[in-house]
Amino acid sequence: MRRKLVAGNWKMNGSLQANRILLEEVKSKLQVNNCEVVVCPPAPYLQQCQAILAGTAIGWGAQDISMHAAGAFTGEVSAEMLRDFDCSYVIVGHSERRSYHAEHDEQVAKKVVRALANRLTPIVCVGETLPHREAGMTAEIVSAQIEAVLGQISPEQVADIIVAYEPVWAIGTGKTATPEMAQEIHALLRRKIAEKNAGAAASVRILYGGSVKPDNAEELFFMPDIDGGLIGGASLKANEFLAIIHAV
Ligand code: G2H
Repeated sequence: MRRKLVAGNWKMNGSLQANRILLEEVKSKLQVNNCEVVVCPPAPYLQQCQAILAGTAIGWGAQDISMHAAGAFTGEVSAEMLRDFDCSYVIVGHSERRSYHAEHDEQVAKKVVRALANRLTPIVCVGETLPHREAGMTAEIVSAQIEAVLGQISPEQVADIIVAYEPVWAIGTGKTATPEMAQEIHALLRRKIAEKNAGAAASVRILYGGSVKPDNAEELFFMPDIDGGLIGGASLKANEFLAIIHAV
């Protein structure tokens, strides 16, 4: 009942020329299946994505959003600005934002609220570090991260979020959680969502992220609570991104 979603997180990569080549190839070779496809470029390229992808089956979104509406916040991009470029999605609380920019749960929750108020679907990232996992704290950490967001939104709004479980130790490292390890945390996240809105829990999509590649996508997506992926490195190569989409 949940439509799978594969979202590319380009991180700080791309150029006008490289993006065009990548998007044109993805567009032309995308086979229709029951998978929703989204790309999240760096903010300066949102207009280019809008121009190339408008009217196609591929959506686009941003990698971050300000928790403020407008004003003296140098370097930040507001929800309203993202709407100007017809973004549908925004990644919030990615571990690289949490670790390199000291974003904490409270800020992440405010960004989610701001996104929802502006008809942007937040892709809320949660995940534990390697020391947390080795200390047996994974459930505690991801529960606290998702509860911080759930505590700031209404039960009705729960249906409007997407969650991405991204174990930090698996990001860009080539290490992937086994499908069983990921499934265990996805099921936990769904139980947490159910505590806030039991009905919505069945429909909220929970993506897996962290070194998803063409050769591991199918087994991950096969798990009952894994509803697709947030793809970093492999989303920059058209053939790999397409293979992951077509693994759904
Ligand atoms: C995790 C993921 C995308 P990668 O950050 O969000 O990146 O697939 O390169 O591990």
